[in-house]
Amino acid sequence: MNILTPNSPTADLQALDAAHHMHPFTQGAGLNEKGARIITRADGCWLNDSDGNRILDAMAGLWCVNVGYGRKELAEAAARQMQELPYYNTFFQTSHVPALNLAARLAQLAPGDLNHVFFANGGSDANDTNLRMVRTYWAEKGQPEKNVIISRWNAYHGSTIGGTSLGGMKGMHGQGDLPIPGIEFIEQPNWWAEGGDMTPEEFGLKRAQELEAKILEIGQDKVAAFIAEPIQGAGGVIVPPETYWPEIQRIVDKYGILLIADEVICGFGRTGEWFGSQKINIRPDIMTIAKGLSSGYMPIGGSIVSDEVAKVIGGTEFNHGYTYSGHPVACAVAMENLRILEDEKIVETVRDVTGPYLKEKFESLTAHPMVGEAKIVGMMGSIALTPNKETRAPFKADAGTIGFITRERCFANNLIMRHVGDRMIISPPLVISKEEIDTLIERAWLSLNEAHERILAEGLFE
Ligand code: PXG
Repeated sequence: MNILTPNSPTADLQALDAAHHMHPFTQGAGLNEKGARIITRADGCWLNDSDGNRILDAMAGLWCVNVGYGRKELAEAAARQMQELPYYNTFFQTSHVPALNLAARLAQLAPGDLNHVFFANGGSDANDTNLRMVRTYWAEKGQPEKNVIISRWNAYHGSTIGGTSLGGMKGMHGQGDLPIPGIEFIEQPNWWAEGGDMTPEEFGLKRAQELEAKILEIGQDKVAAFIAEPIQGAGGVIVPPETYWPEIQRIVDKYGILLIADEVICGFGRTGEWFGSQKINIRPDIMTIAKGLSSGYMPIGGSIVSDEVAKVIGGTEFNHGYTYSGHPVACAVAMENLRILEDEKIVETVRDVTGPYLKEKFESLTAHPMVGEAKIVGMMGSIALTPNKETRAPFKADAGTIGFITRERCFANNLIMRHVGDRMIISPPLVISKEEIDTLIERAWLSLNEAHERILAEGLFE
């Protein structure tokens, strides 16, 4: 077999990819005809593709490369660990140094009494752990019927059966007969799209109170937990109104429901705090982590759980775990990644310097005729595209048509800025510099202008 290299011709790489490689969340036939963009190398915030383009990655891969690409320390941490102990498991009464160190470090970083870590390979399987853990928790406390988990429409919690079921993506539920029983949904706090005539504050309160109504409808004695992302990521970077989270915290406290904060995107500095929960001031019982934990250099995720949850779960044999739970190489890389985040004051820089700078520039995009609102917290932001800023009307074209056109212009201008429906989203590496932020905004303007021209020409600006 002919093994290709990053220097092989693009057409060869694309042909082999099309022949054998199935892509996530992709219509394979369409992609294979067009050919995938082949990324070959990366450093800092920049990607190289097989055609020699330099692309500004304003998505940090998939919201994960927090310390940027090309950090030799992380490669060295992996190489060291591979030579010392490439693998051992943490089942059957054994442990190893990288896992116990990382768990202790996470307990130190996490807020409140979140002092115990159960490792997974990513966010989806960590949420599967959470699903089984909260149900086991209540069963151990003598309330096995307290097993319903409430989530939100348009939430993303992963792609496994548990993750898909917990998530509120209808297009995902439609494939594979999901969600599994025992998951209920409330609406999301997306004021721009769904707030009607209400002020954001009124709307935030109303959407939070849907949780209370749902608990009363199902019965307090049947609800195990509420799961939510502090700020929805894959759903389009939906920043909830200020009134939303305090009300959610009041409700979960009042009814004794466990709160699972899915920090897979928000964690490890993305919001300008170590965890999104700290940014929005909530006290979760469990946090899901992944992505920024290793800056994407190794697959690793997990659940950080409270003293109380750990105590109850520790009272039984929790029959759950993955071959690679606490993989030593992934743990060693995560540990080094946390060291970099801390020693280089990356979280503080996002909070105090580059975050505020990006916010100012990003919000200036609302001067564009097609941009309704710009919302950004730390290094995760979105803009809403609209034909009418006053009424916040959606475009008449199918949802996502305009977003897709805009994203294509971004790609053509060597900027990775994605679309979710007709919202454009960014989540750059946390190490992005002010100069790179300027480049990001320039390319976003250019792409918006080109998309706008095309949309006008095609009569779609309505
Ligand atoms: N929870 C949240 C909040 C996520 O964003 C997961 C769980 C699942 O993590 P893993 O590691 O199993 O993928 C995620 C992942 C997108 C996109 O298109 C977002 C994610 C994954 C893939 C694509 O925005 N988020």
